[in-house]
Amino acid sequence: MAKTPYLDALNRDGFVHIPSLLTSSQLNTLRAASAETIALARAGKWPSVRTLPKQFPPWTVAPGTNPAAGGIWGVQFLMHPSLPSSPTFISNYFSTPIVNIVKELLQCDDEDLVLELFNLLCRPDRDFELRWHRDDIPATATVDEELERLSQPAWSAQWNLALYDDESLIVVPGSHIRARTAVERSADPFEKGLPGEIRVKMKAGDVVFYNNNILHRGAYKSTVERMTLHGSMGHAEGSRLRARNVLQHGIGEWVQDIDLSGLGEEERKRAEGMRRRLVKLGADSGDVGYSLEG
Ligand SMILES: O=C(O)CCC(=O)C(=O)O
Repeated sequence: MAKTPYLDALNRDGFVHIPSLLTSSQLNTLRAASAETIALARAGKWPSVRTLPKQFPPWTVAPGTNPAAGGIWGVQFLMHPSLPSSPTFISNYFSTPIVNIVKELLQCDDEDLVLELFNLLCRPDRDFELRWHRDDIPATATVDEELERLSQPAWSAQWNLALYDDESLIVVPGSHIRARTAVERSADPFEKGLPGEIRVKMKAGDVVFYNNNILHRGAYKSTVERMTLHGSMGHAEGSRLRARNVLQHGIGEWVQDIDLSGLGEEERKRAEGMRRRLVKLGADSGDVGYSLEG
């Protein structure tokens, strides 16, 4: 049997921290692409941003207004064909080191992978915090509902790839396989110091894969640089639940237009298959709604 050290850590803790995934040249290229993208977004020239102080999608703004006027904490749709730096992000998303980790975590082959999300989390214009949450289970869920959802396979791998040192993500290790305790349920949504919580401390170039239903939150400082690539890839067995998590972001409208021509032949073929499977998931799922509100 092949060893699965990353999967073992993910199953045990709900996250796995993998140091130094990027070379310094890749880091420089991705930093430059990210800086250009964030500048475009802050100038109001990119419509898809995470606006302050909203935590969950949709981040919609009135037509004709500057989406970044009230400040941002992220830029959406890094692979969108209209984004000038998208070739750099596409090349990183489909790169073999990332895909190999995903295949170990999902215990699958190229033919099972589904294209999902790729966004950029950035330094907010003012200090900002996310409340404790699980990405796809609302805080109102009962203990039984939580356990039922947490017992299902994840069908996706989600990661944060830090381009600068990043300590913004706070998690409760092990909370991905149990319901919230009475203390967690009654805690303030922004509680500092939940029992067992830890800050995930990443160095530039490190990646953390995490179960997106681990109990987690984010705390961001406007004075600390942040450029963290936030991606996910799915498994084709994923059901309607997964379709909601991905398509609630609106990616279905342009996924066909992602330009895969800059990839090497093997990566391009794999990427085309991943896209085909997302389109099929969308077609089979109909109206998907939103996972969380707020
Ligand atoms: O900023 C982060 O690393 C976490 C973001 C997050 O929790 C979310 O987008 O739901």
